[in-house]
Amino acid sequence: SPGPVFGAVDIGASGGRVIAGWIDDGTIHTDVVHRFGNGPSETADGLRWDIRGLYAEVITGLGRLAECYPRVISIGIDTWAVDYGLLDAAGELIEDPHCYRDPRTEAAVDTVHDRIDPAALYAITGLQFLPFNTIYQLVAEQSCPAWERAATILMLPDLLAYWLTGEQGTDVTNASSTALLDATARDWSAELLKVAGVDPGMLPAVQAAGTIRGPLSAEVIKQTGLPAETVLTSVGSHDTASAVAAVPATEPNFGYISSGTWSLVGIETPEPILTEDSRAANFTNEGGVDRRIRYLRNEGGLWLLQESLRQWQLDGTDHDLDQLLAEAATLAAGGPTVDVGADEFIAPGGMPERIAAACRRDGRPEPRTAAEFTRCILDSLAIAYDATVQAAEQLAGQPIERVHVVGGGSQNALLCQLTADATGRPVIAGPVEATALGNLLVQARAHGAVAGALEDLRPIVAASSTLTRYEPAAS
Ligand code: LFR
Repeated sequence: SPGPVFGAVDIGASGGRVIAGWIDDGTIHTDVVHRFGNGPSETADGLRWDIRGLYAEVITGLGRLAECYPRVISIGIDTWAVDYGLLDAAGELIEDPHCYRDPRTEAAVDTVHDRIDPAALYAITGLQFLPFNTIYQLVAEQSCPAWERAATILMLPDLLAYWLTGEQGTDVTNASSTALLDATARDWSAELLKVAGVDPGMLPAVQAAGTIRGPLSAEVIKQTGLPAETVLTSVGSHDTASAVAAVPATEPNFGYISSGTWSLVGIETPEPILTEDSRAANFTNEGGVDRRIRYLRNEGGLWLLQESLRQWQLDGTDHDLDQLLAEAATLAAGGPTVDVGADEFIAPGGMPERIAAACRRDGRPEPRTAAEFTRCILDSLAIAYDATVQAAEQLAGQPIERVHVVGGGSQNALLCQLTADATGRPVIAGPVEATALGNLLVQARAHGAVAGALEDLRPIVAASSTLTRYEPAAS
């Protein structure tokens, strides 16, 4: 029977899961005890997350965890970045959090850039410009009534953690996605809080991943049946940080792609790279576990395919993904491509038409069949991955000899092969649940079940996963 068991709560934009994990004989074992769907809802007042619904799923999942594993000692939470909840002075959530895909930040981007030059902003945060970075969302928020009552800002994993423990805190990985964090000092920037019109008292203290946030509340213990001593351990609460911590690299000189709704493509560096060249290339310096920097570029992701599938379903022409991928694999290389990272693909709705329109505008042949759209999206992702791998190598002066693909995209054989071909480098695919594994390993280390630096933890992931290697086609 296993020793101490850890629980990972991992919630992505399209679904969440609660996963049990334990260390046995140098490997990490996992068991998914609960899965649930997620997605933003279109409300009269913008695109929002049903965070109370997600919390209810977390409680259900923790109940199953307790039922199956009596020896749970800690849980950890990660979600996507940039989004937050506003609490009033009594600690109550004022309204459902906005989804970053809500286009409400357009004017706020100009307001922020009038207050601080984008070059000066980058020199402090090192954050890639994305129109939904928290700083722009908060400035947009200031013209809404909720803001007048807002006393506290909690990033989404921290909001869930607050409900579970009553403790308020945050960790550097998620805080680094806000554009309010000083990438060098790894703490809130007083200057940027002023720019954003945020009182410093509204934000919790920044902790390192691996810090014990606090015990679960008596009410949560009663609801879930978890042992009374169970604590919440802060992990790389930005999902991408947990995924990068669990890249199964056993040698240096690797690049990674955390491939899911988004594609996060880059490398790990010891210090941020805040040069003007880096800003021009729109690379980000996000905080990693153990003071590492996730030097990467956020490229569009499988969102384009997810949204296309959703649209076809709405149109009454359902497609089976496996069949589409098989058909797409038979199509010739060199078809039309789009810029998957373009702002025009951020919002939901009508995705195939938007892709066709981009091809038309750029003078490329329009995809017609669902398989052609699928191939166009995957080819577009592969060329974006290649461009970003090359740019990362140059900007950081660090060679990339192989590329690890983790997350949902690692199961897409066509995407992995196209990526190997486009980058001219071997691709090592897997594990699909890297994010949960990174979450679990940071907890396991905080509680003494494993020891060492990320270089010691990553081989545990490699030894515990089935990885698939794709060689680049000879060109
Ligand atoms: C991936 C991710 C990315 C972030 C995007 C929005 O799930 O966390 O890292 O840029 O979602 O938060």
